[in-house]
Amino acid sequence: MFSAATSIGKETDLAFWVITGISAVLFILIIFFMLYFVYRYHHRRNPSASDIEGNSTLELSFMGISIVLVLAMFFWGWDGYKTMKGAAPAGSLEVKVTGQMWLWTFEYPDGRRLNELVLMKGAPVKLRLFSNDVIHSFYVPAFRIKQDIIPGSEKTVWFTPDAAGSFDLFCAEYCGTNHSSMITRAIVVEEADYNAWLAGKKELGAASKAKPSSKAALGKELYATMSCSACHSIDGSSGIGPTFKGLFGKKERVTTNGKERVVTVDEAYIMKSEHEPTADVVVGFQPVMPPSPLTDEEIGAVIEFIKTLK
Ligand SMILES: [Cu+2]
Repeated sequence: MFSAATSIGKETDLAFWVITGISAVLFILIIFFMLYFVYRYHHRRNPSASDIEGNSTLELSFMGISIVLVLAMFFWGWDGYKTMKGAAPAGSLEVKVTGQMWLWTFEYPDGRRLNELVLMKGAPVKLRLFSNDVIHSFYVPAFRIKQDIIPGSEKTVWFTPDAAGSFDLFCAEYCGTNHSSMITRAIVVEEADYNAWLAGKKELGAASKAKPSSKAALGKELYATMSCSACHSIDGSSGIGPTFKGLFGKKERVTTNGKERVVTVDEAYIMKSEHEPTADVVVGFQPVMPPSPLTDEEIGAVIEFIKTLK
């Protein structure tokens, strides 16, 4: 908590401590003089009040000291800000980050997509941030990095993680019912581990669990990690979306292009609902589901999982 896990974070910390330090000294001085004057000018010690005339030396030095203090706070803030908002070093790892209700997706240059951010210690990284729906905010307190993400525009941040470990990564902008579940981890590892991970020789983070034994097991894992659970229960209770329990094979009343009709929930229907969630909306629910970031193969696994929920 007290030491930042990025180089930029160290500059943020420095600015924070400079400002806190100046404030602390001023606080002590002000309280000291306040108590002293209460004592010194108590009516018993100072029965008749007298006017105080101006004192140019005192006034000018007050102004001078204040200007120096305020400029010092500005300087350390600006110095860190300049680095933070400057261009990322050439050759930085670029990761595309997508926020959507209520899930983070990280896409690497080689095409892999994860729900946790895996980074190499000491290697600068540039994040390109996008939102699929509403305003989210990418926040990793240990990195001292927080950036709002606005739908329809690209935001970028860069930093160099310089401590290995696992750090909380969450959304810091209230974005709907399950905003609080929009939480994951940034995992920083040593270069050797990172390269082994890139080469597929080592599993990191959530993927470090044993490979799912079946398609249904993979589907179950995706259900949990891809935040399907935020809206779709598996115990029959109603949520933001229909429950998955007993869903497969069920006849469902849906609204298609403003007209109600009855469909049977089968592979094709679920596949279509993942790609175009607002095409056939089950009667009684709002068309709020974003298109799924899953591949067809992964959706297939989720369908296998739904089939097991009798
Ligand atoms: Cu959010």
